[in-house]
Amino acid sequence: MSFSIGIVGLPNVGKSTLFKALTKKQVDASNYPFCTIEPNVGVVAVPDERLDKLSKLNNSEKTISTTIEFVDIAGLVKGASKGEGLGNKFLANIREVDAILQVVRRFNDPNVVHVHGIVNPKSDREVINMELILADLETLNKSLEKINSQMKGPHDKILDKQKSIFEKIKLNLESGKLISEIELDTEEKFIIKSFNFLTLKPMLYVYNVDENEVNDQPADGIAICAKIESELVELDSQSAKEYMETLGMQETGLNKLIKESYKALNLITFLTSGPKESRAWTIEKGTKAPQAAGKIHTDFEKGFIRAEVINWQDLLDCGGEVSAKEKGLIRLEGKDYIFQDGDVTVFRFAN
Ligand SMILES: Nc1nc2c(ncn2[C@@H]2O[C@H](COP(=O)(O)OP(=O)(O)OP(=O)(O)O)[C@@H](O)[C@H]2O)c(=O)[nH]1
Ligand SMILES: [Mg+2]
Repeated sequence: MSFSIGIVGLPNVGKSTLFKALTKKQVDASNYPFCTIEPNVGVVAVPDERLDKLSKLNNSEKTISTTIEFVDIAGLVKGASKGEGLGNKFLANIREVDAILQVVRRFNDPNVVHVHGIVNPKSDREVINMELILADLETLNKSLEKINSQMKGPHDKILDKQKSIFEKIKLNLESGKLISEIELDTEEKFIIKSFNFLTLKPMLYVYNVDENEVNDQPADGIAICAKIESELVELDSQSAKEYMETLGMQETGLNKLIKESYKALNLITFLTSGPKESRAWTIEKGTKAPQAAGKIHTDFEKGFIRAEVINWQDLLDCGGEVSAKEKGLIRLEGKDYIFQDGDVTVFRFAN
């Protein structure tokens, strides 16, 4: 299963344009607000040069990238949490994703209408965040009501704990904070996990900028020109390269976006490679060996014995598994081993 990222923002800021470029899917990205209503879903291969190199090394028949799912969601407006502009439905779409990519308009183009009549990234971001906060407050208030009524009778101690956490979160939300910005301990995080709060999801700001600002490095996100990205994907690789050179771009905005999404989501990649196939797998940072094995097959997790692990660069430098083994570079790791980004592995398991 892929991790999913929801593309969220005001109407007409370039969400679908970005989604189209990312997924190479034909969706409507027309110049009017609320062009998108039903969410568009697309799966994107995560580009990874390590995978390509391993595949070449082992002469693999197949090369399989790991993927991220992107969901292009309808534009949110002020009042969405109260149902404005079909708001509640859109918020429900956001609830289903693992992380949020918030597109904020910075490009100036008199031909593209801005729903507030003026380009103002800071206030646009606040409008969106406020709607997410209000949606969370609604969820929270409903749960608090329930807790309060349950507390009238004999009840479990966990309820007192829940109440105090919810009240703490409520105060913070009311002061305009996102839940992800509140300091919470492990127990608190555990208790609120199942509520699927919108502002607890990792969020990455993507500023949709003018052509001449495409190499900008905003402190709190990344800059992309969706218009350029949509042009780049139409070109063959040589022309794309030349076009990027004229703009001074080191890499495509889409690559940058996928990499940063990965970081924001706290994800890493491990790899498997042999003559049959080379493949990249996505796991969360901190995943232990048996659970990483479980990504490949549940049997691998159940019967996990050990993993043979080597860093991808070491394997490449050795020129292959045989020589890496001779040099003693392939480690045997047990069930407590925490997988690292770029590990290449073979799992040993019992049936
Ligand atoms: N100048 C310029 N125009 C852009 C850029 N990105 C998108 N647009 C234009 O903005 C308009 C809206 O783009 P969409 O991608 O449909 O916007 P959206 O955010 O999906 O809009 P909704 O689905 O209505 O919420 C289209 O006419 C795009 O061509 C950009 O980087 N520069
Ligand atoms: Mg759209």
